[in-house]
Amino acid sequence: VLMFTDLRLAADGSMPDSTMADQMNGRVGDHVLVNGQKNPRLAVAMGAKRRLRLYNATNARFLRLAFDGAAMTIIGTDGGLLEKPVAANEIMLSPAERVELVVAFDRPGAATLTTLDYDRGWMGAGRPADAGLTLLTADVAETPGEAMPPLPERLRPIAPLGQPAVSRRLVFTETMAMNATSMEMGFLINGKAFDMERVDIVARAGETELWEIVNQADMDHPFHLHGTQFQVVEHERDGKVSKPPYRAWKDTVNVARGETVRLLLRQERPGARMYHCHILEHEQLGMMGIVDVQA
Ligand SMILES: [Cu+2]
Repeated sequence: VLMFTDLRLAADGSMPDSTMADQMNGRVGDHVLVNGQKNPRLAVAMGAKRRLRLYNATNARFLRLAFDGAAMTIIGTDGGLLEKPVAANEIMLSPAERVELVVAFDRPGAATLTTLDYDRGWMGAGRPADAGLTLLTADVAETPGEAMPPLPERLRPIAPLGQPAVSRRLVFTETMAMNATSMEMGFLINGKAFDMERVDIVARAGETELWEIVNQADMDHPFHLHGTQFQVVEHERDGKVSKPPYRAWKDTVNVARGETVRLLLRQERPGARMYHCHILEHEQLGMMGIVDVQA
């Protein structure tokens, strides 16, 4: 398990208070840690494979990752295994997303998990360094280890959710109100800020729904839904529609600025629960709603 967190420290080792930029972008730390350590090392034999489950447990850092010196194969996402393994040169994990990989260490020497540049629509000054961070180093021995069997061709079936009975549209926007002393950000869904006393969506248990998440804001927002797993069916940006490279169960998907993401979902368990942007400041400043699932 590789749990990514990030931490901001002042020169004296204390944790500074959040700033206005943190309210807008979500607080990002200066030090990206893996399981609480900075660039931990992993010793592996040549030819070894490791199954790694990656969690983006940072508040607001978008992790675009590549393995330098080792080959990655995606085998799972937020909601478990894919239908079959998919080779990948890089992976993108927005806050709260997870991915499961098999990494093959076939070359002796250091293999490093590094970050690539990703512009998530930073507002104001102080955009953190995204690219060129080494998060984990695997020391691959000269001596080959025991031969490892190839991955199975089939992991499990994922049945498509099929035709939706209901379609919903959720439009994300940002607002900024200035007064003499401060600036207040708001993050809205369909023009409304979250209200604990308001039910935004009434759904029926067992019914398939199409949710269209439209990001009209200037920043990316990782959309997260409670209670079930969804299937992303398409992305649309600048009039161009694209399909995801594989079918998967997910509970978090990045909706890039200017993008529309369409997903299919079905809630089975009755009860009221949330959907929200997973950047905590955005959710606190309004970008959250309640779906009440009725039996
Ligand atoms: Cu957000």
